[in-house]
Amino acid sequence: MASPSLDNIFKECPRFRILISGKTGVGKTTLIKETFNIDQLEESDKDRGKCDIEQEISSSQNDLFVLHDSQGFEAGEVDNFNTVKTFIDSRARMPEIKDRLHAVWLCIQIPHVDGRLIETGDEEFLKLPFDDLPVVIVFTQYDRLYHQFSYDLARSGELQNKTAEERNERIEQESERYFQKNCIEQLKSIKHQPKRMKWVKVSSRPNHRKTLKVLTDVTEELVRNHVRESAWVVMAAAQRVNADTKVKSCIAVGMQKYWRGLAAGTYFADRRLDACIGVIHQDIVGIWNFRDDEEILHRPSFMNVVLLLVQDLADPSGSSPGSDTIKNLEAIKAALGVATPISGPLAPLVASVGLSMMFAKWLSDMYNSTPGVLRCLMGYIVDITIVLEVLFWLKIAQPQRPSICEEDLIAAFNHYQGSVGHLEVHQQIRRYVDNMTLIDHINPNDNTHVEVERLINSHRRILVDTLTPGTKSDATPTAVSPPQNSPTPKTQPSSIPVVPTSKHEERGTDSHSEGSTPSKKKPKTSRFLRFWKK
Ligand SMILES: Nc1nc2c(ncn2[C@@H]2O[C@H](COP(=O)(O)OP(=O)(O)OP(=O)(O)O)[C@@H](O)[C@H]2O)c(=O)[nH]1
Ligand SMILES: [Mg+2]
Repeated sequence: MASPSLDNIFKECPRFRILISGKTGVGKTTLIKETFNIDQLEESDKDRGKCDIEQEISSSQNDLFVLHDSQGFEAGEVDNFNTVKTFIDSRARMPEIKDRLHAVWLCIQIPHVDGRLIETGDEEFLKLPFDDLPVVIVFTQYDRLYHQFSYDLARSGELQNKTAEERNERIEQESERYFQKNCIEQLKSIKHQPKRMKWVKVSSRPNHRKTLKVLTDVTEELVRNHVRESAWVVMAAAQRVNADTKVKSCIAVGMQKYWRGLAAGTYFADRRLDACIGVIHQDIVGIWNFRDDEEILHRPSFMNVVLLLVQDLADPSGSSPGSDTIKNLEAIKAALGVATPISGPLAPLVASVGLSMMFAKWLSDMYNSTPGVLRCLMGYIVDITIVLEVLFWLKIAQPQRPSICEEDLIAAFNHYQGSVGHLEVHQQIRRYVDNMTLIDHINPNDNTHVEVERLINSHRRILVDTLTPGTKSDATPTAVSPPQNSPTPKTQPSSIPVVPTSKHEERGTDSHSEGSTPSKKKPKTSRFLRFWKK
C-alpha cells in the first residue's frame, strides 16, 4: 500500500520549527504549553556545548513542533545579536525545508500602566535579517489588561444592567483601545520592521483561549503565503487550539491527493477497500494530532468503530444511520479495546462492534467504482472529521485532562451517531451519488471533492459554551465563541456532559470570570458542552 499523503508531507517537514524570543517571565513557556497542549518540554544536546539558541526544544507529548529559544534581548548585547543573526542566516541557507525556521514569535508583555512597552532590545531583535521568514509579535498576558478594565469599569458603574455578553464586549472594547494606543502605535513607529510581520494579543489563561486561536490563524496565514505548504500543514497539525485550521488542512491534504477523483477511484484503484479507508483514516487522524497518551486513536479498532458510522451507506436500500448502534455504546467501548485489524479475523469484531459480516467482507474486497463504495468513502471522510472535531472541543473544555481517553471518544461518537446531523449527512450523500450519471463516475473531473468539503463545512459543530445544569448560560464563562461571521444558528443546540475534576475547577477560577466582579468558586458539578451546527 502506498504511504498516505500526510506521510509524504511529514517526511518533507516532520516538525514545525519556531524561534521564540522574549524577556524572562513574559510567558513564553506557558504559551507554548497551551498552544501545543503539552506539560513538559525537553532540550536536546544540553551538555554538548552548543549555544542555547541551537538547542532543539521539543516535547514527547507532541512531536510535530520544535523550538529554538533566543531568550530576551538586552540593548547593546552585541554578542547575542550576532549569535542570533548567525543562527537565522545559517537556518535560512539550509537546503531542506525541515531544517529551516518556519516562524518567529517575539513575545512582549502588555504593560499594565502606561509606559514603554517595546524596549530597545526588542527593537534590536526586529532588525535581524528575517527576510521572508514570518515574524509574529505576540503581546502576552492580555488577561491582566482585561481584568484591569473589568475592575475599573465595574467600579465606575458602567457594567451595571448589562448582560455578560454586553459586559464582555465593553471590556474588550476598552482593552482594545488601550492595546492599539499603547502597543500597536509604538510598534508601527519602529523604523526597522520585518517584511512579513503581524501582531496579536494573547493570554494563556483558559477564559481567553480564543486569543491562542488568533495567534495560530495569524501564523498560519504568514506561513501559508511565505513558506512551503508542508510547513503549513505540519503547523496545522502541531497546534492544538484551532479546529478551523485543522479542518482546512485536512481538506487541503485530501484534495491534493485523493478526494479529487474519488468517484473514479483514481488514487485507490488496485487496493482493497479497507486499505483505501485506512489511508483516509490515517491522514485525518494525523492532522488532528490529539494528545493521546494511551494511543487510542491509533488502535486499528478505532477505524472499525468509525466504520460503524458508515455501514448503512454500503446498503443500496438506504437504511438509516446509527439506528441499531445507538444502544451499543458499551459495545463500542469494548471494541475500542480489541486490537484486531479489520483485515484480520473478524468474528469477534463483528460481534462486539456491530459490523455486519456482509459489510466486513465487502470491506475486504478490491476497490470498485460503485455507488456503495463512493458513498462509504464520502461518508467516512465527513463522519470522522465531524466526530474528531467534537472530540477536539471536548478536550478544549477539559484542560485538566489533556489526553484523550475512551470515555471522551465514546462521548464524541454518542454526540454524532444517530443524530439529526448524521442522518442529514448520509441522506445528502445518497442524494448526491444517486444523482450522478455513469459518466460522472468515471470522469476524473467530477465534483465529489467539492461536495465532501461542503458536507463537512455545513455539518461541523462548534462549541459555544459550557453550561452548568440549573444555571443560566450567561452565568458561566464562554469556552469558545462562534466565529464573528458564523450565521445565526437555526437549530437547537445539542449538548454532551463533561465532568470536571477539582483541578479543573481550580484552573477555571484562577483567571477571572469575564465581565463579572471577582470570581467565586464554582460548585463541583458536572457541566455540559453546548454545540451549534456551524
Ligand atoms: N496572568 C497571566 N500570567 C501568565 C500568562 N502566561 C504566563 N503567565 C505567568 O507568568 C509567569 C512566567 O511564565 P513563563 O511561561 O514561565 O515565562 P517565560 O517567558 O517562559 O519565562 P523564562 O522561562 O524565565 O524566560 C508564570 O507564573 C506564569 O504562570 C498569562 O497569559 N496570563
Ligand atoms: Mg520559559
